[in-house]
Amino acid sequence: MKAAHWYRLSAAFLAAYGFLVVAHNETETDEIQDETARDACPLRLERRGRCEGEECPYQVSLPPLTLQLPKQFSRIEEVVKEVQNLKEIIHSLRKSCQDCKLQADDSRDPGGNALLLPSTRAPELAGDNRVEELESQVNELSSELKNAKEEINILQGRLEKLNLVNMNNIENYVDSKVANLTFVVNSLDGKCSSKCPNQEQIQSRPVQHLIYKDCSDYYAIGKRSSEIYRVTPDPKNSSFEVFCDMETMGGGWTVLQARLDGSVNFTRTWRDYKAGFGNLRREFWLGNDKIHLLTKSKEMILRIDLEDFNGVKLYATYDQFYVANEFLKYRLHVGNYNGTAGDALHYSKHYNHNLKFFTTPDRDNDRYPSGNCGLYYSSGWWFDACLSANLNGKYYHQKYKGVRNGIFWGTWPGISDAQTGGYKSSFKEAKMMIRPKHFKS
Ligand SMILES: *[C@@H]1O[C@H](CO)[C@@H](O)[C@H](O)[C@H]1NC(C)=O
Ligand SMILES: *[C@@H]1O[C@H](CO)[C@@H](O)[C@H](O)[C@H]1NC(C)=O
Ligand SMILES: *[C@@H]1O[C@H](CO)[C@@H](O)[C@H](O)[C@H]1NC(C)=O
Ligand SMILES: *[C@@H]1O[C@H](CO)[C@@H](O)[C@H](O)[C@H]1NC(C)=O
Ligand SMILES: *[C@@H]1O[C@H](CO)[C@@H](O)[C@H](O)[C@H]1NC(C)=O
Ligand SMILES: [Ca+2]
Repeated sequence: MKAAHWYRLSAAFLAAYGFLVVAHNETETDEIQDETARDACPLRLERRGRCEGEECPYQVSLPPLTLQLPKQFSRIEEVVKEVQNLKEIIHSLRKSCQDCKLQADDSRDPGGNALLLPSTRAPELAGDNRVEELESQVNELSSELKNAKEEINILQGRLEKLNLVNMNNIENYVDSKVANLTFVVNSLDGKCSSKCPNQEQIQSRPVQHLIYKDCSDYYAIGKRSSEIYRVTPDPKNSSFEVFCDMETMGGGWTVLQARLDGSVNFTRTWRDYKAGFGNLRREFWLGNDKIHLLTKSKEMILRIDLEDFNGVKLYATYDQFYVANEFLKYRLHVGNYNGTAGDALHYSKHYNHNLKFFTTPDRDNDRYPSGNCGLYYSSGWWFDACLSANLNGKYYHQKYKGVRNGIFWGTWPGISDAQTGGYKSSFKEAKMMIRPKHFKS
């Protein structure tokens, strides 16, 4: 038996199982407390306890969480028990074998192999019934042992197959479920705002300020100048400043990233990309935590605007855009391209930035096994192995030679054509911004 494998597998199973039990337990408790409001809406956001001003604690009740694990999991326990039983049988068989071997040795010629072949037994013992009985018992036992051995072999084969359900698969599975849940929560959030009594109570209180979750909420109250505004995408979390583009394509855009003159260095650490850096009015990266909160609070679309040094301006939009939290390494979810610049985030099967983790020069989460794409291309980005787009590359003021570590969009017209002298083209301006999918201007 491969005991080590067993322990690993069981530990993985228990860890996953424990996680699910805890999560379920919590939702269950919430449900019991809030039984009355339960029918109104499966998801609620409400204030708890008495409080004043902005410090009020909030509580979100989610619908019960049930994750399906592959059905082989239930069989692990079964198999463990079977193996345990077999072990015990073998142990007792072996013990009784040894016992009768001793007895047999006592009553026959030394060296005789009659144990397994009764027909060859010594003639002088022919009349001894006791020995005959013993012999037939031993033979039975030995054939049982053989069968047991075969069964063990079969079980071992099954075990090895189960080992293939390894931790990676579980992780991927949980990952994708969490991402999926976020979408569900987002859509429920939208539905709740009209139905939930608690939400209405909150909004009817005179002290309650309207929450501006992103730039589209400022647009909705009539703000039309592109400026810095303060947003609170998650009422339980901090608010922060963003730059709002109120002019491009109907306005209401929250800008995530801007490049225009090379004044800010984008070769930065994980911590910098997490918190954000640069100058909101010039060049900056808003920050992965903030991008996560913004894309979590509403279903967002992404718009990318690019301009090259010949004055060509093209754009790309993605109807789906979500960035996971730090625990999930800010994994990118992007889809439904439209536009003129080409779908460089999903260039081909082998160059696809969708569902990739964020990588920085000091944190390798990419799919390139023998190095760090972020280090090689001087950027923090959702690298594959490595890239067909990289808007956080170095800012070059003109064509450049060497490693293609500049701002890059792989579907740009003519960008991969051979240039005289091996020069690579660069971009003058790049901008990434988001707006709620259901925005009305
Ligand atoms: C589940 O909740 C019950 C009652 O609320 C509690 O006694 C138990 O310890 C909880 N179990 C876990 C795993 O949190
Ligand atoms: C989430 O999971 C449900 C059920 O498995 C599926 O129907 C739905 O398409 C998934 N949504 C996303 C966004 O993956
Ligand atoms: C940008 O920062 C990196 C890392 O600190 C540094 O190696 C590089 O020289 C900087 N680039 C410029 C143009 O200052
Ligand atoms: C606020 O958001 C950040 C980024 O997602 C997260 O790490 C942090 O735990 C959140 N804080 C609260 C109080 O929810
Ligand atoms: C892409 O955008 C154009 C212009 O807004 C629109 O006419 C077209 O239907 C869109 N295509 C898709 C596939 O969404
Ligand atoms: Ca790597």
